[in-house]
Amino acid sequence: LNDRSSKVGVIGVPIHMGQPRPGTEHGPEAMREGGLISKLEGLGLDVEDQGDLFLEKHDEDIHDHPAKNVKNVGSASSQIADSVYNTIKSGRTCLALGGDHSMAIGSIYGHSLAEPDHVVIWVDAHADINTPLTSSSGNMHGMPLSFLVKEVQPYLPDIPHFDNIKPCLSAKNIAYIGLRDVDPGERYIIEKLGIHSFSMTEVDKFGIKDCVEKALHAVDPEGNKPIHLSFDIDALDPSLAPSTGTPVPGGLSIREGNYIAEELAATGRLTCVDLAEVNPKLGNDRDNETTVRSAITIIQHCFGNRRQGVYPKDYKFPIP
Ligand code: EXY
Ligand code: MN
Ligand code: MN
Ligand code: MN
Repeated sequence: LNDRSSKVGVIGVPIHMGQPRPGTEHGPEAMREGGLISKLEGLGLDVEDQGDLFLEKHDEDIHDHPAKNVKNVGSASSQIADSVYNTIKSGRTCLALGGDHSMAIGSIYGHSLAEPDHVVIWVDAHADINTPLTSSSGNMHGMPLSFLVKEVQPYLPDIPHFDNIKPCLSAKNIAYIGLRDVDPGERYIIEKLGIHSFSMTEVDKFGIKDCVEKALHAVDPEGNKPIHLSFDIDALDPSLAPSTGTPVPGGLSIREGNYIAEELAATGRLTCVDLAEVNPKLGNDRDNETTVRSAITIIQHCFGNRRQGVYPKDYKFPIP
């Protein structure tokens, strides 16, 4: 663990207006109640929990836009970007707890202000790169990357309330892992822009080791760029993460999820982690416990836990 990755700044991002199912605003508190902070401190990390952002509430003033809740999501994105930027500039690795995946608009933009050449590993059942014109739902949690990727901008309609968010990613600096529910417009964009994509087909065909290796090499061939991991809990199989809004069968195992996290942590360049789409209002208590446990396990492996076992830097082996 280099110095940055031994210091974590945790930001709760209680956003739900990127999708229609209430409850993702309770994701951060559910992960805290699951013991997340003490588990991270147990890894010997210096953890600063900044609490939940207070996301301003607005009356939506645009009602004919193909994207829903643009004013609230736009306003939240600016707040998230500021908070992520400040956390990273303070020398901490940022852990942003969602909240629906529209959170990534602000977290990736804020990260890019602090580290302009960072790359993105997007772990998700979905590509989340619909433009407002290709989206069939209008839900903004399915659009975050289209707001951020420079090469997609010519295909976007005007989007009010997003003046503070600038496209900050090149298509070549993004790699997907876990895709299995991709819309036609998204597939077209992925192919047209040559975005690196390791769907569940590639995971099955090559195995997770090759997919992670190829994804990292594709986005960061010299192995020297800061990494943004945007992890949507629905990348995992629904048996592991039932309390989420858009579950898709045939997902990553917890072993594969942990492996991705361990390998990104091992680079020492993991600078910002989103954990999105935990919705504790969707499942029963057992579902919620399962989902929160999976989320916390993934996060622990992003921040230094390893299945082979670990001990803190200052560990003193007891001798008589
Ligand atoms: N592609 C579909 C849409 O755009 O509405 C479903 C998106 C689900 C998004 C979740 C966060 O990953
Ligand atoms: Mn502390
Ligand atoms: Mn998803
Ligand atoms: Mn997503």
